[in-house]
Amino acid sequence: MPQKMLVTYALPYANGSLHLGHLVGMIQTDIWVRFQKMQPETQCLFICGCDGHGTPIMIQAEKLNISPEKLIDEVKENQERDLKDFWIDLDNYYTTHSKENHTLVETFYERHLKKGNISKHTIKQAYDPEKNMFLPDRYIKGECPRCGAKDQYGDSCEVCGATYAPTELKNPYSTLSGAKPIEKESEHYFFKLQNYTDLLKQWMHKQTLQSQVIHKLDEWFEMGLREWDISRDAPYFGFNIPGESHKYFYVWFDAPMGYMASFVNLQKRRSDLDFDAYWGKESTFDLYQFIGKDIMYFHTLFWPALLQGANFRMPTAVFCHGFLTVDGQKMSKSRGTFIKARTYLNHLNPEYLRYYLATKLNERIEDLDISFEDFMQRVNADLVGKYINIASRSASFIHKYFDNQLSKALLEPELFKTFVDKSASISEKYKNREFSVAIREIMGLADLANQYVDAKKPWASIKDPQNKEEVHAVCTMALNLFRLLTIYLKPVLPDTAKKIEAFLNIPELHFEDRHQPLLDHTIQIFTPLLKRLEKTDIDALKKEALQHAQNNG
Ligand code: 2FM
Ligand code: ZN
Repeated sequence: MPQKMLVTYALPYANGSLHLGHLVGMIQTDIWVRFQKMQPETQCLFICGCDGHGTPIMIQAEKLNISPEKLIDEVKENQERDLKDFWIDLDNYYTTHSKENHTLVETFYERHLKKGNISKHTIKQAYDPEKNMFLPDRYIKGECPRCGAKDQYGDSCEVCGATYAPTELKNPYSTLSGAKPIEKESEHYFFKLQNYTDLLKQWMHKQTLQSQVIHKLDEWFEMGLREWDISRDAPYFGFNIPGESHKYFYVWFDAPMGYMASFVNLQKRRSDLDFDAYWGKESTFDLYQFIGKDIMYFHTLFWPALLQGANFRMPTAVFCHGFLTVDGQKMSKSRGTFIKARTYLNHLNPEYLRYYLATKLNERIEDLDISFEDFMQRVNADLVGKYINIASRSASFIHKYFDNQLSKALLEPELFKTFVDKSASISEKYKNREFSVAIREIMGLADLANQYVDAKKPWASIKDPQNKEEVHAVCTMALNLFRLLTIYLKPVLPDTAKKIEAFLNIPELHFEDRHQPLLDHTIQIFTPLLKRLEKTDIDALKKEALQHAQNNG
């Protein structure tokens, strides 16, 4: 029986389009999932969706003069289209603003209430007296208490780097109305996270978490877990707290339940999926959750505690990734490096980004830099210059002299075996999310394949009719090596792999197919599969990104 696994990626907020930052994590997860889906011993589902609640979504809908529901629908559709075009192989993309999620949220809430994990008390918060609403920190600006710089956010100064509490800002104002915030009391609901300290510690030691995650968790345990505010006052866009007309669940309470909601929604199309088998306390299936490093606290403390207390299984592992920088710096609208998924797609092949990210991704929580100069070089040198080159330099002979028919015997079984044997190591790297190492190993094989063709020189040999048979065997051999490389690169380059399957005239490739060479078989005519990346393409991309930034402020 294959091991069943459910994989998730953090649900993007529904107030805007996806950008390259989202794609780092989505692509990382997708490569991992696609690798798993190519193995006979695992059966893998990949689900995600958009995170539809919270103040920013409410404000954004107001600004656009549409309902939050309509905003979510539109954004969800756009996000889904972007993900599909980046070849993200999701089994379901749903939304937290759904019936399924509402039911789940109430179930979680009731179960925790019964266990005495919810408390209530009154707190003071910043309030906008003109907008008549409580203000999240990000909607308060003012002068830096240290250097006096104007228009700084409530937690840190972009000019001098000072960090402080929003109450320390001088001349604070609400970014929504401009009014000076006042302090106001309100009763809030809290989840007693501290009740789960021991269980969370046990969970953490049973899992294979990244060392940086363990380190962070140790720090948090050391500081002591505290209760967590799970409510927000109206006006707010979210689910009502049962029995309260003006209070809502905080977006972060229902967001992770959205993973489950996406699964429940998928069940409508997939009657073979059993909820308890995946989510029940006794589940023997795996649950892998990929996230960015900024939301570790939610996914390694709150969420497992919420699951545990509501009688569900906990995650098998939480895999964190770092942030994206462009040319060594945070993505910036003014520099034209804040790039939306769609802007990228308007100019460049999505697989180039998938490949480039794969050459850089590893199992650690490190920030990852895209430098466009390096991006262009990598893609051109590796994909066009090495990988595709193997096919382009051998397929033409098979076509021209051998009627698209591969030879009957494999000329170099030893070399073939070298490629096949490398599978164990490459697979290990994929499994452990050491994609950059996997790619290095695959490109090492591509070098070997090119050296092989260089040494055999079919273009020279073919001039002597006596060598015809040898050329046939050499080119067949080269295409077989190319086929093996295609298997190994398929998690990263799914679309190219599909085109190559059509070119080789074969069914979908899996890792298992590596053992059997492709011989005495008719292939199709080779057409160039990937074109060189030109500087003009990148310039056009940057130009469009800059234009968007100027238009949207
Ligand atoms: O940080 C974010 O973008 C959140 N929308 C992620 C939510 S993940 C899950 F918990 F829903
Ligand atoms: Zn300052």
